[in-house]
Amino acid sequence: MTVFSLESPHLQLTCDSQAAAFHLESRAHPGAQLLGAQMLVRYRRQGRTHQALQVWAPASQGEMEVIDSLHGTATQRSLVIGPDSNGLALTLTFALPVQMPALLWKMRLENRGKAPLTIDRVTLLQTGFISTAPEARPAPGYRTGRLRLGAKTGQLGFFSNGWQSWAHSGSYSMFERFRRSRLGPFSNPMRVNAGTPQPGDTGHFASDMFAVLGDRTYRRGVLLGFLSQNQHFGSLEAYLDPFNPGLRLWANGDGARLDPGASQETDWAYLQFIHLDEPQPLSGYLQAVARQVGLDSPALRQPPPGWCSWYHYFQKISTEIIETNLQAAVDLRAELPLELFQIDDGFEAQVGDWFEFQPAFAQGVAPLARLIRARGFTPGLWLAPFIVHPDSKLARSHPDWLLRNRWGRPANAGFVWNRFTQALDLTHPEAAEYTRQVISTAVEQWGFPYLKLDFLYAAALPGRYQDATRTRAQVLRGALQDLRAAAGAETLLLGCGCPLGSAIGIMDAMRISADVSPDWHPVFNGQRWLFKAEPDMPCARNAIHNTLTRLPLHQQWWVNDPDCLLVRAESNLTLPEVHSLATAIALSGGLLLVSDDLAALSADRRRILASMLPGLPGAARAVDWFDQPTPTRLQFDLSGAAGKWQLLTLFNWADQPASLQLQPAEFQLPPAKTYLARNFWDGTHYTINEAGLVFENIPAHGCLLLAVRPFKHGPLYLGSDLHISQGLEISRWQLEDNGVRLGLQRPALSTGSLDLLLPAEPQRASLDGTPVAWQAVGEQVYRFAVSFDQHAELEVGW
Ligand code: 9PG
Repeated sequence: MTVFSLESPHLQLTCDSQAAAFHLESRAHPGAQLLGAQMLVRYRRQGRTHQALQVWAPASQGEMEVIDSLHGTATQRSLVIGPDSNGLALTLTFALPVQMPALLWKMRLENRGKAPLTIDRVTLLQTGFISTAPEARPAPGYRTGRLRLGAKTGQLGFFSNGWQSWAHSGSYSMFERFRRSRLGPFSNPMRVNAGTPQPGDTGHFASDMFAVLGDRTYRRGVLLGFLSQNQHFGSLEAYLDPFNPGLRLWANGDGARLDPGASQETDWAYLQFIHLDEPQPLSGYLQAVARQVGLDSPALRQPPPGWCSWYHYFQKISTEIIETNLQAAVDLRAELPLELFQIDDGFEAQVGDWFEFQPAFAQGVAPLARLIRARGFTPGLWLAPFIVHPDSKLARSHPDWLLRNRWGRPANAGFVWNRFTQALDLTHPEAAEYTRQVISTAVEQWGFPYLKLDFLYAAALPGRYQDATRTRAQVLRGALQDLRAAAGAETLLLGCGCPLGSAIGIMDAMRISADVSPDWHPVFNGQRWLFKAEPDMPCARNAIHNTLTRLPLHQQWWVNDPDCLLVRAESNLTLPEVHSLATAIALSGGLLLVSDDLAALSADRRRILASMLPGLPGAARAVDWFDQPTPTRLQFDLSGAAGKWQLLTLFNWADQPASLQLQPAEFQLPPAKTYLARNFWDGTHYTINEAGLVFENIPAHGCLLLAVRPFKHGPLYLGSDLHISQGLEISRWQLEDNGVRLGLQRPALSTGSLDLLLPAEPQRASLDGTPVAWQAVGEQVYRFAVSFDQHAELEVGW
């Protein structure tokens, strides 16, 4: 017996009470369908585990309504099932928005019985799973469901999103294994959502909040996730069996107690069939999430470029080190216009004891904030309000504020600062009040309008919360809202080590990667090979990886923080590795903070940083986001006074030099027979025809950053070494008889050269009236040397 169906221009939904399942059919993607998707609730009553929703009875359906939702007009219908013998009544609500090609659905749980229930897992979608996990075994007589992405099936892939900032995110093929840490209790409490499995078998993957299961051959996929993480952390699991892929989406109940008379509702679940090669395949979902949490994207504030103490000094900072770097920033300002000056970890007496300072900060940090401001910079400060060092006074004086595990011991917040750390229980009113005081003191008394708030996952560890009715997601969301309220609306907040979904609409900026470090691969206490495969330990490789896999989040949920740029020659990074780091950071469009000893940087290393100012307007897209473990191909479409052009990046992630092939057809370029390309990092020019071009001998971990323009007869601007965009430095382009006049714009003193394709050999060239030198660097390509402060006009005649 069919209970009901709902339709939109994009999808058709049928709820089938007999099968206790729903069916979904795509109208835009022929053959894309989901048949027999199940829902399940696993809960406990007086210690015994029960499963609800194996049958949809007794059921009563509501009327179909046309509603005005946050996502526009939608048709919506509900189904009330139960109560079952334990008094659990469930309301399933389905909505199909007219303008959005997605299904939205959620579940409300109400305890109409006499005994409290504890909710373990609310599965909103399960299809194809026949594994032996208890929640996966279909009850006898029930189908396992079937997912199809199109008429034919090729090689499947999966895009996994990590729980928090540092957690590995990226695509897998069906022949790979999920990348997980081997460090167990040292690392997992930090990076892994306690409710998300870490599968070890081939083709078996997990994800947090959202994921894409797709077909790499036929380029279709299904995007599945939640529109918010306000009520529960959402987890996903997939099994890439091409005959019947398994896919599961659930809300983690965390064993939160549902008292008699109380109810709980999941965040909205979201399902959309997508084309993998759309320019922005995730944007419909990402924007729906922003609407759902009330984020007004034009309100996004981009923190200015600046300096951070961590990746050169780590915890060994002092008042003097901060002052010395500040003075260097002042001295270099004419060429390096940094604006933000951020003090990281190392000033506090102990993590947890935020009102006491290290001897090297005898006067605290307020005088530094004043000094930074007096020098014309914005002062920033690092704080980690939810995590507690076991040696802190706080841990000793307020043991009742600490989150406890089931044995009554402080819950493990991961191995940091060479100790197993602990965490506050933010359902304890005094602990919550303490975190608010830390924030308001830093903003109001010490004078920091910019805070980097770190280790925020520590508010959402599994444990015995004082308020046992709240889920971990509710605790974290509430704690983050508290921090925002204490900081005030004006304060810029950068989240770090933060479960992503909980922070949308609260944080201005968000770290989306593991920490960078002065090493390409992870190192710990001099040990390399043991840690080489660790997916999210600090190192340049891991920072770059997530910077590239989380490009689409930028300016949809917040300003992405790809972590700091390190340009110093004294690190263990090769110059090609520094170029790759700079390229990834610049093309992310996100935060730009340098973390070196500023006074010690050589002029050529400073140039790398200077060329990245100002930041690019938005993020590049990774063309092979669904096809490579780490994306290798980026595209950034740009336009300005010098016309329209594309920045294309090719990375060599191999540990040896390699040849890289560029084929115009891989990218969405304006059609042309021939393209001209200039590599930013060495100024080499290339001509690329339809068949493509092979670039020989790209160094290990290095890249090409090409400005690509369709060939035409000159004059044509080809790029420069002044700005990484190779074109935004041009403010005016005026053709004259046998000549061209260019306006140059930079935020600072600039010296370098720019390249023009000209119809004839130049006869004269001058910068603001003073003759400049040129040389031929290719067929009809001439390089002009320029040096100016912020603005200049270059006049070239032939
Ligand atoms: C300060 C640092 C910096 C950095 C943050 C965060 O042990 N761990 O696995 C671990 C991971 C990240 C981490 C520190 C330790 O770095 O991301 O930018 O602020 O804290 O302590």
